[in-house]
Amino acid sequence: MKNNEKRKSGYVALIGRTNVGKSTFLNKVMGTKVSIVSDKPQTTRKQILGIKTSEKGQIIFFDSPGIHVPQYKLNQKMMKDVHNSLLDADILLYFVEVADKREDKFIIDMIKNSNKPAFIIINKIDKYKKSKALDMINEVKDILNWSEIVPVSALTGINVDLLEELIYKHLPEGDNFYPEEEYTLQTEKFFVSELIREKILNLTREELPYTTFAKVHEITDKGKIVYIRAEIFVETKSQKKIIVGSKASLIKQIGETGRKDLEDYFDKKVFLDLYVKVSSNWRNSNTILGELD
Ligand SMILES: Nc1nc2c(ncn2[C@@H]2O[C@H](COP(=O)(O)OP(=O)(O)OP(=O)(O)O)[C@@H](O)[C@H]2O)c(=O)[nH]1
Ligand SMILES: [Mg+2]
Repeated sequence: MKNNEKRKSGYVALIGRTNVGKSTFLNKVMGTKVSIVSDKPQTTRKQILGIKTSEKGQIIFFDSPGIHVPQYKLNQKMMKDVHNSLLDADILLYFVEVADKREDKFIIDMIKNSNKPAFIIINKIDKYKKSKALDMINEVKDILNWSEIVPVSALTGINVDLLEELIYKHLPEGDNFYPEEEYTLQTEKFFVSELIREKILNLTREELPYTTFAKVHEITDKGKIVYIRAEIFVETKSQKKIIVGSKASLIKQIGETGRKDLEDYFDKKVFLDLYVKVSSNWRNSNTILGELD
């Protein structure tokens, strides 16, 4: 930073449809996993913060659930989080995928009404020919008075540094909001439950990704090993049967893959004790949804 440049800081909301790569972007820009990712829609269920401090200042990213029509209390809560991100942000990053030309009138109106600087981020350029990305730029450039139009690949990192620079260009001057060693505000229990849910999302299909919920009850550092006890909630007995799998094969796989990630995270051996529980209609249960606060 040049001596005469003032520090900048502020909040940046990542918004857009489900599956466009918002969480992938957050992890890439942070350089570490903060938010889980999957190829299933509606992966992110609540606002997740990524706080990035550099010599230029501090950016607080809000990852948020993908925008969709809510059918359960869970989904209403998810949409409320999107709204809150929008209200609190200094800059909005609206993510779209190259070649996805569906109209997002609802989101566009929300962005317009916010009167905040908004960038349109055209993601997944690694997957498409350059001409397709250029077509997309032409397609979107007049929808709104965008502050910036940035084609990126959240997966491979193309233009991610450039996007960070452009964010700094538009951020207000100011000091850090959080201590610089802070990078996310989620509790360890919540992050661990998300890692377990990510494995479930990756290993299941159809309704299972939507109807599962993981809750961590205990994380105890026992010296050489970290002991973790968690429950996986499903909505019906038949879903429980699927999650457990024949001869408990699926739950073992969830446990195995989850344990590997957790051992990387804790940098220690982990014993992951998983239980499956049926809780009918949890997506409308205020008690369980309270876990997402
Ligand atoms: N090829 C390619 N795939 C990507 C890119 N970014 C994300 N993906 C993939 O797209 C899928 C969805 O990514 P997420 O980051 O979970 O998407 P999201 O927008 O956070 O989704 P929700 O949380 O459901 O709203 C995953 O399979 C990612 O690997 C990209 O730049 N290129
Ligand atoms: Mg996400």
